[in-house]
Order: sequence, then C-alpha cells, then structure tokens
Amino acid sequence: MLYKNIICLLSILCILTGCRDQKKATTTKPNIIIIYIDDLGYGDVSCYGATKVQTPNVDRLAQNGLKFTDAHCTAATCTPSRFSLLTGMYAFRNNAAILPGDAPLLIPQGIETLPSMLQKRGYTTAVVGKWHLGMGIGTIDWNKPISPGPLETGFNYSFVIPATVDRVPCVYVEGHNVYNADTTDPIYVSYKEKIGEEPTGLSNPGLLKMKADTQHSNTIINGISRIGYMTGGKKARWRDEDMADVFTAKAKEFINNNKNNPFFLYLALTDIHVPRTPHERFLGKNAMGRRGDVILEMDWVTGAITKEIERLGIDKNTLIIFSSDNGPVLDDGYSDEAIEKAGGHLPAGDFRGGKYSAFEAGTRVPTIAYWPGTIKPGISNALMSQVDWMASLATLTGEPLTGNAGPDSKNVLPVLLGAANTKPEYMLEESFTLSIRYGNWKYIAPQAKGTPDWLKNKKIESGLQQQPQLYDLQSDPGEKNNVAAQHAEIVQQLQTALKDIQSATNSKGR
Ligand code: NG6
Ligand code: CA
Repeated sequence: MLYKNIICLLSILCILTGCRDQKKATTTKPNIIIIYIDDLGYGDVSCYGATKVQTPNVDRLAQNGLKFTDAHCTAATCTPSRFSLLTGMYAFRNNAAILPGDAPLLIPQGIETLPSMLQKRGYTTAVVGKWHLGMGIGTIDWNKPISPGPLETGFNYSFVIPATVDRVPCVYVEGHNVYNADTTDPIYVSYKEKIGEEPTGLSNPGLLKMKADTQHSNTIINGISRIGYMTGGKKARWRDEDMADVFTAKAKEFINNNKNNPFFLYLALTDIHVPRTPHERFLGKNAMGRRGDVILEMDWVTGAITKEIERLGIDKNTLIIFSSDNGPVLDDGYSDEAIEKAGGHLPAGDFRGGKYSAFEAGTRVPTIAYWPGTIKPGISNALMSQVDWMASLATLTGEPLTGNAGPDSKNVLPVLLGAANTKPEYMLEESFTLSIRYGNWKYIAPQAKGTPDWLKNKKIESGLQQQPQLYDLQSDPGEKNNVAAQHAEIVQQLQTALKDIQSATNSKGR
C-alpha cells in the first residue's frame, strides 16, 4: 500500500514538474535528418528575409519549427565546418582546410564521430551528398575499393561526391566504390599536371556552358571546366543537372528502407555551390539567374524530404535540422551572372562578409530545427554552434558524451529544442583567423598577413586585419565600428578565452 502511494505521489509530482516530458525527450530515439546546404547565406531564403526568391518548403519548416537567428557553422568554408559537425572538434585542431578532390581521409581513424556515436545507440546511419573530407590513405586508386571513407567514419551507407562539384573526379562514390565504374575505362585524376587528352577550359573555351576563372579551367566534364584533371570513367560521370534528383532519390530510398528503425541521415546537398547547374525544370525560373534557380532547387529537395517523412507517417518521430556549411558567395569562379543579376538581393541579410570571411555572415547561417509535436514553433535568438550538435544529439538519444568523444562539443539540447539561452557562452568562428563570440561581443583575432590577393580580387571582405577587432553586435550587427580601443578589458577577456580554447587538449568545460 505504502509502495503504491509513493508511486502515485511520484507520478503526480512528475506531471506537475514536467519530468515526464523530460523523460520522453531523453529516452526516445527519433530519426534525425540533417539537411545541409552548401554556401547558403543568412538572407538567401524567404523566411530569413529574401524577397527576390521564395522558398516555401524551407519556410514551412521555419513556420512550424524553431528558427534560429544566431546559429553558426564552425567555419566560413566547407571542409572545416563539416569536420566539426561530424567530429565535435574544432577544425583548427586538425588543420582542416578546403581539400582537393584526391585528398586522403581527414577524420582520424578510431575517433568517435556523430554517426559512430549514433550507430552505437542503435541508429542506422547514412551520408548522401557532398563529402569533402577526403577518402583513402595516400594516393587514391579510383579503380579499386577506396577506404577508409564514410563507412569507416560511422556511416552504414554512403552515396557521395568525393569533394566539390567544381573539383574532379566528377563521379559518385557509393560505399567503397565509384558508382557505375567500368573496368575497361579506368579513372585517373591529377591535381598537379594535365593527364589524358580531354579538352580543358583553357584549351577549348568554346566547349563551355559557363566561362570560368583560371583555377576552374582544367578538364571539361559535362561542358563545365573543373579544378583538376581527370581522364576515363565516362559512364560513371555525373550530369550536374541531375545531381539534386539523384541525391533525393537515394535519400528517399534510405529513409524507406529504415522507416521502422531509428535512422540518421546526413543529407549534404551540393546546391547552391558553384558551378550552379539547376535541373532544366528550374533553369530560368528565378530572376536572379542560376544562383536563384539553385535556391529553388534546394528548396524543392527540402520539400521532397519533408513530404516523404509525412507520407510515411514518421514526421512526429523525426527531428529535421536544416542548415548550411558556410555563408554566401556570389562570384566563386564561374561566370554565371550571380553578381549582375542579384538585383538588390542581400545573400548575407544584414550581416557583413560571407563565405571566406571572419565577419558574421561567414558562419551565421539559416538554421531550423523541426520536430512536429516536440519542438514548439518559434524563433530563437540563442547563440548556437554546429560543433555542439554532436553532444546535444548524444544527450537526446540516451546519455551524454564521455571521455574524449567530441572534445569541443557541449550539450546544448535545451537550446536546440527551444529553451532560451540562459547564460552567455563563448563560441568560436574559424576563417583564416579565429574569432570568438560572447553574448553580443565579437572579437576577431589579428592576422599578420591581412587579406590574401585572391580574396581581394574577388572583392570579398575577408574581415582579416592586422589589428584586433571588437564589435558590439547589439548596436552594430553590420560590424562597421571596431570598438577594441574603447573596451580593452573585453578584448582581454576574449583573448584569454580564445587562448584557453586553443590550448585545451581534452573535453574541458563540457
Ligand atoms: C576554393 C575554390 C572555390 C570553391 C572553394 C570550396 C578557387 C579559386 N576557389 O578554393 O571555387 O571550390 O574552394 O568551397 O579555386 S567549399 O564550399 O567547398 O569550401
Ligand atoms: Ca560550402
């Protein structure tokens, strides 16, 4: 009787204090889908203020989910951001920088990753889309099984392009093997010298769909010159215009195969990176030209995945996180009239900089967490970094990370699910230098060399200066007034915090 009474009392207490909901949130294993867009800027979708392009499917996630106004990828370029997202480790600890298409696997073997952690908790995991974290050891032979790669990093299934759409080899890799490989037409790749007899952008500009700068003027594949040289593998080559459809089909197949068990899908789209090659059904559909068309295409994919989850009746058991790997860029090597046709569109919203920049728009990206029935629709102004997703998803799916797993990843699950940020936290941004945020303060560490010429030539504001920079984003979101001289004590506080992060060697502060 007494036992029964205690149970009854505990149940009432639980209902009153909401611990039931908490229990549900910490013990369920929802499906998790990360839709990761390439180079999507803060202002590139209509729910974040774009007016020249409409993104109804992304907007639907924002309206029915949690829209973050101060969420960040960890770096202003792709490889470092993806590295941090998948390992819970800052990229500078592993010297992660933009990789060529034939680079070996960057993720150290044997470490816990976001997907390997989820695998251990019973998830089936997949990566579909852009990898850009290297594969193999040493020189890759594209005609043999390539390992280690995504499958050795915690994914049960992988269907990826090795690097970027503008880099060779222009083939998909499924598991360990080039997809549609033909042994009678072996693939060779070089980033050092021209190989094979195929035309290049420099030798045969008349064959090009889009003109390109010198770096993007090597082997022509599908009428587009690339970075790097490639020969062979004709049957295996992708057609850029089909890529969004191919990834959508593979993603849907994976979702269908795993609809009855917990799954994690990292869907890393290649839109809206250059070369911007929308499928014909999107071409010319937006007044901004190809850059607008690929925004429509990525919105379509987002809708296709959301609808598939609903069709299967698993939407209430699926957390979708939508975000980007770095800020926006208009001219990134191809003449696609992105600048000429922008027509007043602000890809970075009210923020300064973009891809390759230490200013806010380098890493502040559209970010939405959508989980009908669990995440209450709303807007969150909390500061959040993708490096913290690994620890947060660990907490969501069972128990916190332990040991050296995700050394820089902190559990911010309450923030991800909608709680307001309670206390200011430090947050790192990487972009040829290190910056640190604390509340509305933003400190950009000086960089001895200043802006490199290739960024100056593109008229990209790198945010790199030889002096310390401090901005108060509350009054100056556009980072126009460097107030370092007026706030020496804040500069010192942030420099010390930055140094502490740089010198930390273990899971300090988790
Ligand atoms: C740069 C390329 C750029 C793009 C970028 C990677 C040049 C001059 N520029 O090196 O076109 O491919 O790498 O973009 O080669 S990212 O989104 O994957 O980081
Ligand atoms: Ca990118």
